[in-house]
Amino acid sequence: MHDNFTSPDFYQIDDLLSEEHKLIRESTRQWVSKSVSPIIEEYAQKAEFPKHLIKELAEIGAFGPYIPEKYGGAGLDQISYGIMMQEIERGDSGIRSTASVQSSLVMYPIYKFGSEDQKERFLPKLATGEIMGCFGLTEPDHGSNPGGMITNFKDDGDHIILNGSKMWISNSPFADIAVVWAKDENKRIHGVIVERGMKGFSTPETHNKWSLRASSTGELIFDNVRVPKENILPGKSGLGAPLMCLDSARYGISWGAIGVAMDCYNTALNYSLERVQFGKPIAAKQLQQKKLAEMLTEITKAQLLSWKLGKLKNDDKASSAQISLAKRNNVDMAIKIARDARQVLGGMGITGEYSIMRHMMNLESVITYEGTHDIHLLILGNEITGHSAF
Ligand code: TGC
Ligand code: FAD
Repeated sequence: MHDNFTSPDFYQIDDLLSEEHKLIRESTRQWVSKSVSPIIEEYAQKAEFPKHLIKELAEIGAFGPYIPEKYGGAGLDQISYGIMMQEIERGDSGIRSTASVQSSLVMYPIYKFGSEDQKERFLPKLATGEIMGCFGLTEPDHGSNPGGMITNFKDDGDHIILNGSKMWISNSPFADIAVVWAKDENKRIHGVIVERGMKGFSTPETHNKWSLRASSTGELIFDNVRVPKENILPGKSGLGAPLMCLDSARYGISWGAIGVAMDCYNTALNYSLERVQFGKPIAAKQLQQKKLAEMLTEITKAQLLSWKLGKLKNDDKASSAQISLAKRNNVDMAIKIARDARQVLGGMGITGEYSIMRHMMNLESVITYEGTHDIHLLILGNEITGHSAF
């Protein structure tokens, strides 16, 4: 697959970035060009997660970039995290998913709600990729409404007995640990670290996906699993705890979507300059210029949105509704750009010679997971009016 990527910066947004941000972007971009672009199409076609990238993702600091160095993270700011997600998703949403889940949905809850012992036990190994994690919130009958979950546990002395199931779980088929959200006997939600090998715990893979094919997705099944009480996250209970993790991942996705959009725009622009029809490059035709101009406009708006959100997050001032607005807008922007860019390439757009069709299919998951497009609209509606319409 071709990779002659250059990113658009129409409003000189680079001026808003520090030298460290630019270095992180450059090194992550080079890694994607060297290690992801050459192999990703093949793995997507055979519906396999390229597991050998785990070690390299850890080496570039993609696991827990904003987790303190004390626990193996890189201690970077939120804009650095966003830039990494942008660059990795430029390669493939599934690879970014692995970095998002490990960082925001596994390391973050252990860092934020875990005991000192849990932090020391798990975080350094998660940062190096020695162990991988997954996040179990969604259930077969409770997707957009996780508060209705039925996965539950009962007290059993120094253990709990966990029952239930989770569905659509990124990385579950190979994860060493799962941060699972389950209700206690008082119907209060808690985070529990379930470890591979515990009796009654299985993680069957979900097959036949047309989207995120280079990412491994599966179930989590708990059949009377005895989990030591020391594996319960003590710092926070209630639905607010997993929703805080989602805020962090959704923020990263707002940047990731820009990476995909930039890749599609760049591919469409280069193709339109080279492809000649009716005696001229198609780039000289007004209809194609309209598509390119609108793509650049939307990318520029999204870049400013995520940068400002990153500043708010750095100051711990970003609200959930602000994060919903950015996730919703930027993923929608990227999916529309992918569809338009595919048209610019004509028939070639449907082939694996170019990244666009794979991006477009991946985005069908990205617009659904971490809160659907509709759910984020309802979160905004609630914020604006004070009326919940869920
Ligand atoms: P609601 O009554 O509004 O809230 C329940 C409690 O939570 C608090 N809260 C939050 N706390 C922290 N951060 C947030 N963002 C919060 N939003 C709400 C709230 O204050 C309340 O606290 P308390 O103390 O009063 O109990 O809850 P609800 O049941 O009405 O649901 C709200 C809704 C619909 C917004 C929420 O359930 C939702 O976001 N649904 C979407 C589900 C979702 O996004 N699932 C994602 C699963 S993980 C995933 O997709 C990973 S893909 C990863 C990858 O591969 O990249
Ligand atoms: P539903 O909730 O059944 O929604 C179906 C439709 O109804 C949607 O269009 C939705 O917007 C709409 N809808 C729902 N409620 C309302 C309402 N109140 N008003 C109007 N419309 C409404 N989950 C995890 O926990 N961990 C993971 O790692 C994970 N990874 C995933 C990876 C992939 C590839 C995919 C596809 C999903 C993943 N998910 C994961 C699950 C994901 O978060 C859910 O699919 C998502 O939250 C939506 O839930 P659902 O699929 O059950 O759809």
